[in-house]
Amino acid sequence: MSASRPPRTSAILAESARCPRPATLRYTAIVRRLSPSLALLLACTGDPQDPTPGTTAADTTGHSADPTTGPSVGTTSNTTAPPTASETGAPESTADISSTTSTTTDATTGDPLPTRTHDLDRDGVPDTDLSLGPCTAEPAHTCLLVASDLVAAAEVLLSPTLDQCDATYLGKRITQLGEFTGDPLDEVSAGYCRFDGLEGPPSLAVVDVAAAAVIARADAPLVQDYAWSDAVHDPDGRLHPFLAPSYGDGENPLGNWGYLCSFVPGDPGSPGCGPGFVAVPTPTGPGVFREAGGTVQDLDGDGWADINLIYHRRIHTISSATLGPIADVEYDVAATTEPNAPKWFHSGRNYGTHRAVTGDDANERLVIVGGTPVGSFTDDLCNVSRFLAVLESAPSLPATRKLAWATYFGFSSTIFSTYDPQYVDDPMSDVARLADAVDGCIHRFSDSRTVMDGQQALLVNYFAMDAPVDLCLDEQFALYQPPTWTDEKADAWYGCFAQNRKSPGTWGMQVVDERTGAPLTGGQTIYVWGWSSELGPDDEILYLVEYLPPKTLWDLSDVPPGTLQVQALVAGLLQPRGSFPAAGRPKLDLQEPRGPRGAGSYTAFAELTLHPGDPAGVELEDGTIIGWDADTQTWVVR
Ligand SMILES: [Ca+2]
Ligand SMILES: [Ca+2]
Ligand SMILES: [Ca+2]
Repeated sequence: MSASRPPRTSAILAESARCPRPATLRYTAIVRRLSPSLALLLACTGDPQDPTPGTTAADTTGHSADPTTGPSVGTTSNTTAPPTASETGAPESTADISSTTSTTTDATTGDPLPTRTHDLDRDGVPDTDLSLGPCTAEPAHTCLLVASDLVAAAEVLLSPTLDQCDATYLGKRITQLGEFTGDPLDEVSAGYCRFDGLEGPPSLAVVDVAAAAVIARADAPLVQDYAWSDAVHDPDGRLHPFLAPSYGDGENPLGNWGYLCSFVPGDPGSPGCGPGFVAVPTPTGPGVFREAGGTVQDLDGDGWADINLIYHRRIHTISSATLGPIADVEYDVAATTEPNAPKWFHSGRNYGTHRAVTGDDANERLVIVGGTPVGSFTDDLCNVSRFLAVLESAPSLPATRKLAWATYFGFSSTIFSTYDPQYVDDPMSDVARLADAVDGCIHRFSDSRTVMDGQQALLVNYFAMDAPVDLCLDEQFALYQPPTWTDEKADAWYGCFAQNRKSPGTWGMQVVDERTGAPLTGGQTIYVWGWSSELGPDDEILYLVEYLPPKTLWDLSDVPPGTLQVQALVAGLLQPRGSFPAAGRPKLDLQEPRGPRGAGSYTAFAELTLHPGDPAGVELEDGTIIGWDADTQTWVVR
């Protein structure tokens, strides 16, 4: 077992070549052309490595176009896209078609009816279904649709427009908040877009369902397409929703947003937001580039969850209590591993998962994993920038936040020094840092966190590439020569670079100390699909491990799915706990970022698909459910 990747030594030259930016709005064209499965994020307009955001995501009839699912949507069935908030109106509203009566069984079949999805009076009995949709009398208007055992209202008008977004509205569309109006029933938030026939900017309303009234509303400016919404808890446990700038703010050619709107009950509201929502400035200006989402985390220990906004290079944190900044930390995740590489060659991309957590030592941490979900074998860009990083601050002391550690794994494409036309016939002469292609690609399960020998740790899969198929230097360099970034040039570049999915090498896994980043253990020729403490006869964390040949292609297209081995990590070693009775890889449950589990890109947290049982069973891609059988002390098909 080898523990860590050796530091890279290749390609170190010259000045930073970050974010060459020949033309504004260019990425929009790229975005609209790319297939949803490639859609992810474009960091700097013009970087060929930057996956790009989709533009058709957040309408109420949306489907796989939502780039939230982009990096994970593959041709394999284990990467089935999760339902997005935009697909369902709200994830909890999928059962709302069933019934508006109070009977508990279906009149025809006698089957139990699906239960309601919301418990607005908090008595433990779900009582209300909520969803977004066209109003009954005015189908061109958007309503919160209500089916409730407690309230008479059938719908609440949200907007005299269709709910159709121009881009991605990241966040849960309907959230039960808590009680704000002095009656027995909770209020809810509803996120939607206001499509006027040309633009569809995002909005966020707070609705008193009992009174069938909108009591607060934040409207993003007309030119804003991307938004992130979540909610923070106050010391009483109630949730306060906010509407924040998202992807691209800071370099928005149509004008930057530059503030978020935070729900403050009873406040008249800020002019730039709306009644009940207070504007809080967010970073803008030269060098600022907003990524997709963020996390919530009580960084200053006052009982209010605070808002971590993710940018290139930095995390900006706003106190939900004071509505002012309490931390702003810039960090370079490659500086330690590649001290001689061009500074900021990776542009400070924070794409990947962000997990806010309080450590065993009470320090507040933000665990960032620059990688793609396990099973993402069609996304050869692999998050563009691959790294592990942890920010840390002392309890209740946000000003002490700093980069605790970072380990850099790789960057997809080549960084050139000058992009000068004189090198068009010999781009290699202008290379500042050569592409890693799929070398150092990280595949992550869930938030990558686990516990080994009582120690909080991170576990990731990574690929050690023997050689690329083609680094496509000519095609990449051509993108920057006038006319820059034509469709033809982009097609040539992406088409060429995708060949690297067939690069040979070795998959392996690595475990590091969450607190220090120190390597704890690792293994070659294995791929860890996931882990859980719910699968075995006791609460031991069990890992589902696929053993691979010594050499494979990056995308494993040359390896039929194997039989998963069940193993534990004890004293740094994988210990056998049996094997599954059937070959096959797990069916992954791709969950959207939310709360303390956030993301810089439009990606998902890959979880196992568990089925109730004692202990729980786990579903494979083909639908087979495998579980532990106490009688035979083996893993069986259920
Ligand atoms: Ca109830
Ligand atoms: Ca109420
Ligand atoms: Ca706080």
